[in-house]
Amino acid sequence: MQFPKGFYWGGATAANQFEGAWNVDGRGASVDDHFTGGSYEKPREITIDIKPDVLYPNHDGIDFYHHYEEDIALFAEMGFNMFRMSISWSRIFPNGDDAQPNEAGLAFYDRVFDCCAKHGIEPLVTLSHYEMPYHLVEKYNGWASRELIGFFENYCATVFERYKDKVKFWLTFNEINCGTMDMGAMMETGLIQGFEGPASAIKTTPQQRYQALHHQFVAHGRVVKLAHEKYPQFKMGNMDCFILSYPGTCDPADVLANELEMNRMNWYCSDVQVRGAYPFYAKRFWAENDIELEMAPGDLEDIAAGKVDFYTFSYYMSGTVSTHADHEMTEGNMTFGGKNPYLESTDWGWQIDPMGLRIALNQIYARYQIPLMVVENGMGAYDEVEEDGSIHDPYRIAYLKSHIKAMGEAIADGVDLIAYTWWGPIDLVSAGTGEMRKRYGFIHVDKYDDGTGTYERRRKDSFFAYQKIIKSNGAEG
Ligand code: BGP
Repeated sequence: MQFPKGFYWGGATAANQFEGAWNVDGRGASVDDHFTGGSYEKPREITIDIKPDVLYPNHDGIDFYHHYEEDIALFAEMGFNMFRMSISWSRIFPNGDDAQPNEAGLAFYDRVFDCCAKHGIEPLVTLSHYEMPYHLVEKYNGWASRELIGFFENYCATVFERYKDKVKFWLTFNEINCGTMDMGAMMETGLIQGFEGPASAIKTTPQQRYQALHHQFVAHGRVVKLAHEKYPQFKMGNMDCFILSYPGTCDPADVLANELEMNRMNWYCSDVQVRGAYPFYAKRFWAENDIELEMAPGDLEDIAAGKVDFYTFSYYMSGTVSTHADHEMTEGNMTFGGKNPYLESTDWGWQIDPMGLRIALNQIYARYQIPLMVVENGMGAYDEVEEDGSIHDPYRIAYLKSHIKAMGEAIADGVDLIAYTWWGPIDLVSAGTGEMRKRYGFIHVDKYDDGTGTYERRRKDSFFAYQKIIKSNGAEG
């Protein structure tokens, strides 16, 4: 398959899942620090007091904070020319509403970006990846409060000015559309004030969730406007979790139900962020879900100013939607929708669907006609380290190659796809379960769920497979 010249190949990470150093150099606690580790079987818990040693042995992530030079060198060895990472908001503003930023936090990302530049790697930076300073939860109940808009603007203005010569590509909120679900209410929007207990027990109303999202849209709009006015070299993007779904049968009722689900899950947020306005179907959706958004004068103008320059998304799996009572549902950790008898699943129940990526790319491009980036795609799996230290992961290589082939097809279809960053090029902590043993990396990290491990990095077989693919610009996929 022919990928365009200058195509960006890389990997994607998030601060809270791999940096560690959570209480170092003036960093404040983030939402994520108040989650315990968990597993497929046992959901994560939310605690008001931080209990890192007892319940969350993965609090230190993979200690990227102290290993970044080694890790970025390994990315460069694979041939990366793009590295997606997030800035930890509470490293910069420990409480979120502080008057002054934390210089030590700012200096850390200077070092990381300089290291990327040394290796010819373009950073792609997420401003908020499933976290915010916990103080904003305690005091304001996260994005429930309009006040968050100003705090987020201030944080973004600070990092834009600081890194204006080092970073060109920015994403505002990771998987913003997950805020439409209870799961997102914990990580994405921080609607967990005063809550303690299993994360799966969090319950919010559509009114609360969509109001919080409205505040995020306004914040996004203001930040994109600032970037476009003050830093013309910046390119601003959205980030959505794209869950392609198919009608469970050809019953028109299933086709319609799937259309509505696609609108709710996949299009609602990106329609706002790409087109700068709430979509035509929003009014009926709000009415049917008892949502009455409180808007302030100027909100819709701010949203209109938030049109992104490129569209980005994560893609892991697909699902099915049916109105039939006997339709079988998927079982697993954070799976979506019904089973598809034509697809296999990962050990965590995620239905593997490379052709779905080609379909998704075509659907998205047909709708928006702006450059696209696949900024997360990957396979969580159990890996075994052999006695000689090698790690054979043919399942991951197969997943990688099949999705690259699908992207090549989409490009041949005419889709303007410009980047691919594999999720977790180095093993890191799972966002959904808080565990280490769900590994995505091409690079193995000697770190285990009981808190043991040397943090040593090792190249898996997939490391060399991806290296080859990048070297041939996708031809050897
Ligand atoms: C996405 C998140 C990532 C990442 C990935 C894999 O939804 O943006 O942060 O973690 O999913 O999910 P998990 O870690 O639960 O396997």
